[in-house]
Order: sequence, then C-alpha cells, then structure tokens
Amino acid sequence: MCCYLLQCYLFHLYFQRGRRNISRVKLGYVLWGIGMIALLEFFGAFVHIFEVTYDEKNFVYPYKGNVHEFVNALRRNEKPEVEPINEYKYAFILTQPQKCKENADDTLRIVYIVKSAIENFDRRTAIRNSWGIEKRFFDVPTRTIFVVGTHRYDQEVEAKLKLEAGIYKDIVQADFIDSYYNNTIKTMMSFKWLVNYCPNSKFYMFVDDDMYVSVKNLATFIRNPANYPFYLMESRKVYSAHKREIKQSDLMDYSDINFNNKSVTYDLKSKTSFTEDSTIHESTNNNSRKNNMHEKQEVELNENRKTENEYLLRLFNKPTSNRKRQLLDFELPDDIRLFAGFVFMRSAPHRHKFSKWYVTLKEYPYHLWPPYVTAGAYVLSKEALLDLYYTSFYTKHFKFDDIFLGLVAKKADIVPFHCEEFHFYKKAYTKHSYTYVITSHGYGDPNELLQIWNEQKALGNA
Ligand SMILES: *[C@@H]1O[C@H](CO)[C@@H](O)[C@H](O)[C@H]1NC(C)=O
Ligand SMILES: *[C@@H]1O[C@H](CO)[C@@H](O)[C@H](O)[C@H]1NC(C)=O
Ligand SMILES: CC(=O)N[C@H]1CO[C@H](CO)[C@@H](O)[C@@H]1O
Repeated sequence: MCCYLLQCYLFHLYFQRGRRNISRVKLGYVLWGIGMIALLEFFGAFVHIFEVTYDEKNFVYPYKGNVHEFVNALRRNEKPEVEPINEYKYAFILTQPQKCKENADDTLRIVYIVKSAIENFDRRTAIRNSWGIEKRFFDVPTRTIFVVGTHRYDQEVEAKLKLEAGIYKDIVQADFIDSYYNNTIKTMMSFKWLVNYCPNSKFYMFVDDDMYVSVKNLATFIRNPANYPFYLMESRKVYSAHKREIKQSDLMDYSDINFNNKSVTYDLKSKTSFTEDSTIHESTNNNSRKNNMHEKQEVELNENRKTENEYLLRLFNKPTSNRKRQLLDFELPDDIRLFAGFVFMRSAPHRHKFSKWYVTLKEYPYHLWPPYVTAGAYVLSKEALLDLYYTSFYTKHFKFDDIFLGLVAKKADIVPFHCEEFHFYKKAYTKHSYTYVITSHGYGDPNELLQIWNEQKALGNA
C-alpha cells in the first residue's frame, strides 16, 4: 500500500519534470523515505502492525474448538466425532518392535528417544557408550532409541545405517526426508513409534544427538521436579544466608504447581513435607516469569548466573541427610501430566525476512508464542505423551517442532514445566559446574561427550 503510493508520487514527479525542476532536496527526501520503508519492511514492521495480541484465554489455533472429547475417544480406540485434521502418515522402514518388550510385563522407567541425523554415526556410538547405556542403574530400567529419516540420494550412507541397525537394533527409521524443516515430522513419528511400540514406560525423554545427559540427575528430577535441585542443596541456613544471590533464579512459580493433574491436585509441597523449608520456595518464587526476553539475553543471563551457581555448589557440597533421603523416595503418581524442560514463557515469532525462523502471519498471527519447551531436551510422563500425541491430530502442522509441541500442549491444557538444569546452550564446563545439570547442548563432538561424561560419572553426577 505504502509502496504503491510512493510509486505514484514518483511517477507524478517524473511527468512534471518538463514543467519545473525537482529540487535535489525533494528527491533526497523521497529516496530517504523509500529507504526507510524498505528497512521497516525488512525488519517486519508491517507484519508487526497486523499481528494479533496473544491472549492466553482467547487463543485459537486450528482445529478451532475443544478437542478433549475427540482425544479421549482416540485414546479409547473409538471413532471421534470429528475426523483428525493432521496426521503424519509416513511409513516406518525400521521399527525395532522388540526394543521395549523383551519381557512381556516389563515396566520401564525412562525411554530415551534420540533425534539423530543419519550420518551422525559417531555421535550415536558415543551415546551408546555414555549416557545411553541401558543397564546402568539396576533400579532404573531404561531404553535408548535413535530416530532418523531418510537420505534419498545417498545409498552408501543408507547401507551403513542398515548395518548399524542390524548390530544394535536401536534405530527407528521413518520414510521422510531428514532435514531441519522436517523436525516436526521426526518428532511426531517418534511419538507414534512410542505409542505403538513402547507404551510401557513411565517417562520419555526426547533429546538431540548433540546433548550431554545426566541419567542420574534426570532420574532424581522426575522423582521431585518441583524442588529440583534445591532439596539436594543442603542446609537451609546457608541457603537463607545467600538469598541475595539466589534471588536471580529464574524458576517457575511453585505456589500454584499442580502438574496439570487430571483428577487430583497434587500439592507437592505438602506431600513432601516441605513446610519447614518454605523460605526456599519463596525466595525463588518471585522472579518466575521473566522469560519474556529474547534468547540471546537469556543466554547472557544464565552465563552471569554461572558464577553464583558455582559458588552455591561449593557451599552445598555436604553429606546426605535424612530429609534428602525422604525427598528422594518421593514418587510422582502415574496419571501425572509432566512436560518439562527449559521453557520460554513469552517469546515472539521472528518477523524479519531472511531469518531462518521467519514466520508469516498466515502461518501464525499472534505476537507471542504459547509457552514452549526448547527442542533439544524434554521429558514427558506417559500421560502427557498420550495426550500430546492424540491432540496433535487436531493441531495444524507447524514447521518448528518445539513451537508445534507448544501449540499442542496449549490445546491439551498441559502447562510446560520449567527447569533451568535443561541447558539449551552449552553450559560452561568445569568439574563442579555440572553437579546438577540434567542436559547440556553443544556436545556434537563424540570425544568431548565421552570425556566429560566419564568425568562426571566418576564424580557421581552422571
Ligand atoms: C520433508 O519430508 C517430505 C517427505 O519425505 C518431503 O516431501 C519434503 O520435501 C521434506 N521437506 C523438507 C523441507 O525437506
Ligand atoms: C515480588 O516482586 C514484586 C515486584 O516485582 C515486589 O513488589 C514484591 O515485594 C516481591 N515479593 C517478594 C516476596 O519478594
Ligand atoms: C489443570 C487441571 O487439570 N487441574 C485440575 C486438578 O484437579 C482439580 C480437582 O479435581 C480440578 O478442579 C482441576 O481442574
């Protein structure tokens, strides 16, 4: 519109030239104007103008309507009233049907589903030899599965993959082209595989093949997510004395945690007899929702916090007490809907063209995303897995997998649970900075992963 008006104006000037001279100044203004408009357009200013204000209550994303009934019908294997609007119907090429069912009545604790690229053979080897080891803790039965797409034109790499799958029997392959913008397909094919071939686990961890994972810390986290890792940090007195430092903490609001229960409100605080320690919660309560900043700032913030954490870890390095034991013995109920990782509560779509993450208004009209968990690593309870899977049938496809799951979760009324120890960037490594780390991004180098995993394991942190 604006551009059109400007063009008209220019033509107008051009045809008038015979009659009178345009001053250089005037032309300068016009060029300046065009420049500004081009710049604004580039940074998406005009798109911003037409954005719809995100409002939790009035948010709609197709399918437009309540889907709970349909989801429940699908879960009961019945025909829903309204046909699904979105399904990822790609065939499985490799399925590993035996993977989770070696013993018919096995209940698994955690299943790792690793999003991997076909050619990352070395990374998979490193994971199998580090955090992906299946029999590490006798009381925490786990499975590790790698999910890949296809490489249509590279027969050699495909053949190598088949060989690898034959040896380790831990590779699931689906028939879609493996690429960045197909990550949603990969994620949803993973869900499909889990629901069909591996429904006998209590938790499911989705993780990229360039992540460090502490199985030990994850196992602890899923026992008591609300208080991780604070209940491990001993001595309330010491903690209170350093409230000033801890106040920066960017944690979810614990006061109203209910984990999206279906029938009961689980008051974790009272269940874990934590009343005595209420100060701990209050001190972390306040600064909760400050995720409304850009990712870069977030990283800086976390980097600044690093020194505090290191300081605290030194302070809290004390022997186990009874209270800690008691908290460790806590177990989340089976019907809990946990969807946890590093959560962005209020982040905005990229509107400047040429961004890798550029999103048109047609794809998504709101000025903010719903809360979403960054894609590198997140953990789901079985109930959350099932509800998200069937709700995805009623959620319009979106190209970014983490945003897509955020949209699905919103529809399913599952509020993502934030935990800072899922580091979506590479947390600076020192022997002691990884004590409570659950995951850290940035371990694409297999040797580095093996090295730090072994070191952390020796320290009792992995
Ligand atoms: C995603 O996979 C589908 C199915 O193989 C393919 O048709 C499509 O081109 C892929 N998209 C991208 C962006 O690679
Ligand atoms: C929480 O923050 C608000 C403003 O951000 C402040 O007024 C209030 O005193 C804080 N509460 C606590 C318990 O620190
Ligand atoms: C989010 C959620 O589902 N909350 C429910 C928890 O349980 C109580 C008691 O049944 C319900 O009223 C809430 O709606």
